Amino acid sequence: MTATTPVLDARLRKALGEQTIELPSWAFGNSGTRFKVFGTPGTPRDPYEKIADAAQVHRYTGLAPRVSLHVPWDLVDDFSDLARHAKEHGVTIGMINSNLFQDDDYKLGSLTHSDPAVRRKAVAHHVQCIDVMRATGSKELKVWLPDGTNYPGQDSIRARQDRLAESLAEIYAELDDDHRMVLEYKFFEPAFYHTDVPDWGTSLLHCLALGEKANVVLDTGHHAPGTNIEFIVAQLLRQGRLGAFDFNSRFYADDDLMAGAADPFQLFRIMHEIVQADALRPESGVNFMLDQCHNIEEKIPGQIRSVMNVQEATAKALLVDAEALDAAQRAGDVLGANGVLMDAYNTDVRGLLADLRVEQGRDADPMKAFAASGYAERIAAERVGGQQAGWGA
Ligand code: LRH
Ligand code: MN
Ligand code: MN
Repeated sequence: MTATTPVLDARLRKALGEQTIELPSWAFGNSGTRFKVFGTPGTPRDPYEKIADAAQVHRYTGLAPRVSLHVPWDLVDDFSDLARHAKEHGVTIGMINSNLFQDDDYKLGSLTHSDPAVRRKAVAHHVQCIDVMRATGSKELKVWLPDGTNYPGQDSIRARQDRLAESLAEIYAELDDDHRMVLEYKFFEPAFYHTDVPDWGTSLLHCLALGEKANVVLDTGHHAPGTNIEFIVAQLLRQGRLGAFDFNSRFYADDDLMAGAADPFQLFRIMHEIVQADALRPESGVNFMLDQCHNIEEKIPGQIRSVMNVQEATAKALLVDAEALDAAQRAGDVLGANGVLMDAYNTDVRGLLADLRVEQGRDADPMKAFAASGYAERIAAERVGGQQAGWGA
């Protein structure tokens, strides 16, 4: 197949123009492993500065108009003032993430704990998060459960599921009519024997029991090596239950590296399922979010690179010749069908996306434009004593 130059036609312009990617506030804080957290000059000292940095990503890419908060990492006195600050910077507050993994009371579990007082505390924390949603205009509560056990027999797997279902129902009952809740799964860590929400099936079962406002979050780093993630995407989309992504890359476990860095082909295959299901449209209800940490690289350019990687994968997925693919699939043409997909994946879309940015009045190269802006040097000079993302704080 000879390479062709892709053209920015009306269909691509519309689909790519509507795409939005949500940024995690914690990507702008210092982070690391349990071995070391390295500091970066200019790291935000508070949630206001994290939002200002996130707004830079939106400014140069036009793709990232929302910032997701983590409570209590992003606690402020007045959340409506934080929302006003975000608006002033051209962004809005996205999902509110609860935190059940840094409190001594949750050592043996939070929403699943055998002690009703601990469960009540964990539910009350979500009520606090829902209040933050009301104050900031956020419509989505994101729950990730670190609960699990380290040893067989440590606790009853079955009783913990029952307690979890009850706790989740109490949280769900607190949501406003226009709120949604999303439940994230992860197969291991911090628990190493069993995890209470380890997979999409468990998350989906709880969401189905809760009601229509509850959907599944798929964090790309939360699967066993070799898992076919696009299959899960297709399945959840069929059920109308894919609430959000946490995009990141992994080589080994939950590495939280830049999206599209480890396996751009996987990201393309995921976006192909999204495009096929017409789920790229904002009304599809799928929130395309990043969940990453920049341990050694600079944070703002790290986020810019990541959203550009998601955009490139999306553009390639939009270039798949759907008619040719369908014809080849129906004809049982194995190599032909695979060839149609690979043609799209192997297309260089960088020029097309540069054209789109220029049409939108932006610089063709967001990485270069940010570097030339002087912002990184300015914050490095102005900010002293930046915050950790949350871990080990
Ligand atoms: C858990 C997780 C979850 C948390 C985030 C900081 O590993 O992916 O989404 O909120 O990391
Ligand atoms: Mn996540
Ligand atoms: Mn994770």
